[in-house]
Amino acid sequence: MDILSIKETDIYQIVEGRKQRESDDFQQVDQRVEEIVKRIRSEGEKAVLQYVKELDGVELNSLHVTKQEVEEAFNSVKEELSEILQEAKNNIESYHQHQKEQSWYTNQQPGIWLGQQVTPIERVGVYVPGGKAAYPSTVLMNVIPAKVAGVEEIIVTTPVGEDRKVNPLTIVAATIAGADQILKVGGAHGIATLAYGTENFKAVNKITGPGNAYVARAKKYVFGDVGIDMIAGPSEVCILADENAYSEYVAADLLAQAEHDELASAILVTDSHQLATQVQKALKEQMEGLNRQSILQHSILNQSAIYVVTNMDVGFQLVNELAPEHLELLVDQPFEQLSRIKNAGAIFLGEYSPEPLGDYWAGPNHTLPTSGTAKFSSPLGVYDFMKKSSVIYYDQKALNSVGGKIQRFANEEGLDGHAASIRKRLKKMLDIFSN
Ligand code: HSO
Ligand code: ZN
Repeated sequence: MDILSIKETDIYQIVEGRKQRESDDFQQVDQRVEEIVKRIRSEGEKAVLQYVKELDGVELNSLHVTKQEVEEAFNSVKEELSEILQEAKNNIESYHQHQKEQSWYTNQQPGIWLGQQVTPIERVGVYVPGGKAAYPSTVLMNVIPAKVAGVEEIIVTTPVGEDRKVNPLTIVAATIAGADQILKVGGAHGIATLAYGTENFKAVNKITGPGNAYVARAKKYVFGDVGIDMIAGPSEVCILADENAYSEYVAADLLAQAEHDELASAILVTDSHQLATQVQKALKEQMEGLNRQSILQHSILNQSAIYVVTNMDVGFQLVNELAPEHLELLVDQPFEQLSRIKNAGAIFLGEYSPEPLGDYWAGPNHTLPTSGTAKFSSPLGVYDFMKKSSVIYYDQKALNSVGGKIQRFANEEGLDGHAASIRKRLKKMLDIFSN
């Protein structure tokens, strides 16, 4: 991995350069997605079953995972592992409890109540990829916040394998997290099923969860008819480290993120030349011992970098401009430096808080804003599964005192019906008072 020296005036170019990394052409995918979604929307379950047959090579009678299949899944997974999932679930749940927002009401003037009622979204669909990217941790990270929000029905959907089964770990994680139903439909057809429903399945209101290009484009396509979470880009880690950081840890954490995907990126920002060269060496050594060689080669060589900054001020500026998904702050007194971080999905403080701790265990969500979107968005949370309604109450006297001004306002907009709605009430009051 290259070591590049960076001064303040280089930041703009670095960040722009990174934004223009590999991006796919989605034209063909979009065409296919549109065809699949439209057909499922008009033909329902028959079309879904046909797509499962055509694209997954399986003839299903029902889209649903049965109770018996759930039992089989639990039997096939080692108890030790389901206990670990259960413990992670407890941590994730208790963290997310803090995010629950309350409804509020205020009565600042006599006769006037204003407020905001918070209600959970009723039905949520969680997409879980199949194959190698079927991460039970991601199932927990999507289902649990929905559950904490009070979503009535959470439906997980995931591709069916050639053996007509779905990944047992997905079933176990979904059940532990509290999902109500599991469907055996992956890909764009899975997203269309969630978004528009069938004769036997009621459509959801929002879809979350990661997936391949077909899933991501299908989510974009159905957005508007249902809500969606973010469309996640390749995963990233940025480590901001001073001269005291331990190069072995830094290298290990860069590799841990790089192994996700060929397009994943791992960046070290440091003011120490010595650390930079030590990390470069450690990366080479550690990489040899890892399994996902071809992914690592690609992401470490093409997507990653070591930036040596003139001082830590420039380091903080660069990090804030990159707005990384994950930031590790490996500096002395990290708590004192924390408020200098303006943009990052998740911030890991000190050398004993490596990023995988957050992926699996600590409790915060691992679904985070990528590709610089941490400048304006937040981790997936309970708030993504809740919505708000404004609440307005005026009594007779309160309306009377402002009715004239509202009529004036409405007339100015040329909306005499609006003015009349107010006037009728004022007139009624006049009638009452004059009697
Ligand atoms: N680091 C990934 C999440 C993950 N890691 C799942 C392991 N399993 C994106 O935040
Ligand atoms: Zn990870």
